[in-house]
Amino acid sequence: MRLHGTSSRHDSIDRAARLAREQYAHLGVDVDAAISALSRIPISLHCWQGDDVTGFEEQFGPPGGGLAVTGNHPGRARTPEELRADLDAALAMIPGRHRVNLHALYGEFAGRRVDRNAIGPEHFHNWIEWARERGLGLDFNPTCFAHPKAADGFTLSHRDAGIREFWIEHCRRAREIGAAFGAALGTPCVTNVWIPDGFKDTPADRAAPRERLAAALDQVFAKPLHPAHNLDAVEPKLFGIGSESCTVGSAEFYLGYCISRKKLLCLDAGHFHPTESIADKISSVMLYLPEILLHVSRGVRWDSDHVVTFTDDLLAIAREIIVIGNPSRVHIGLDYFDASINRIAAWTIGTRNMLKALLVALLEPPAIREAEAEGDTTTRLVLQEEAKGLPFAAVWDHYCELQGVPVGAEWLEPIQQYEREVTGKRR
Ligand code: RNT
Ligand code: ZN
Repeated sequence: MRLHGTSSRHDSIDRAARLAREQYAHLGVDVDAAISALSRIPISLHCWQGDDVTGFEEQFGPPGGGLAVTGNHPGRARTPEELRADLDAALAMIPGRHRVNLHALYGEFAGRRVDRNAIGPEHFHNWIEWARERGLGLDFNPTCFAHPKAADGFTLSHRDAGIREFWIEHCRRAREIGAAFGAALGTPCVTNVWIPDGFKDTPADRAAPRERLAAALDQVFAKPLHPAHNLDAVEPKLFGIGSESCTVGSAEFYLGYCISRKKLLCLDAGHFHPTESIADKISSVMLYLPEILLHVSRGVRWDSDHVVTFTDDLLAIAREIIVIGNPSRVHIGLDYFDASINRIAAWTIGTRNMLKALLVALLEPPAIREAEAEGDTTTRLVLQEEAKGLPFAAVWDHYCELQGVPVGAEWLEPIQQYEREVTGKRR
């Protein structure tokens, strides 16, 4: 594409990046170090954005468990092949090397009814091969919802020992699948346990289900797995649809569990009071936990799982990941499901925003922290405000070019073409 007749798109990106590099250098920021650091941070793309959390089991209905997907944009992936092709289409628009996060219900069961307590790595063989060919890591989640044995909203903390045992077995198997991913791909799989368990109305006994949950989790995690293959995470939640009054796996429950059992805590941006930000929690929990998992999401008034946009919240989360000094301690996953827009665009928007926010954090002028260290909070505020106007977008465009992915909104056209030719034809 020609701009102003003389300079090509590439030349103008290059020029803008050069000016940005000078401007940042003047502030003591090394742009090349920032983009090289960014290229080493993987984001785990949640496969469930591609098919509205439906999965490939033969038997069960909509997700349930308080999860609600809204929208009717055409083109949902209906088969593993379609979902992988759609993920390929998104990944081609995202700079860097990333990961894909699967749920147990995305196994390939060849038309057979394989219940959750019978799944194994063999049902994920095609996913492993697909990931291996592309150099992707895989992460995993047991699916403790969308199942008759979760119909009353309780799983691992159920008052019925038989139902608890069913979900314990499912979660044990999920860890084994995670370990198989990690061993096959040479990068540890983070296997994250989220359960919907909670009370619609005021419980008479909050302690007993929590005691049952702790005991069930101890059984799930009883077998040690090599941390090079599998890392266990657990995900608290404040409330869900149908569990408004009390969730068994609350923030305090899991924080205590993680510290005492050495597990990864998963902080989902939508799982707290609407005015709370997970950004502020990162430095606190990481005093006590070597590694954590994030589910980066965007709540709109509630845990609505909207596409991640370039908000102050997101920038604050990204900043905390970078400020701790070793971003590999934070496993970054996305978690949202929007069925009202092109699903591949939804992945691309959210992932590119996460990366762009990390870039902004990596480009932060050191003088901001220096001012604070000197107790000069006026200067800190001035510099924080000035930093908002620095030319990070020029660096981002340059990074996209370096990584061989479209610049700016240019990624939309190929995805629209894919929609015309592929997803839009699905019925
Ligand atoms: C639910 C949790 C959980 C799910 C996914 C599908 O509130 O956020 O992480 O969104 O496991
Ligand atoms: Zn989540």
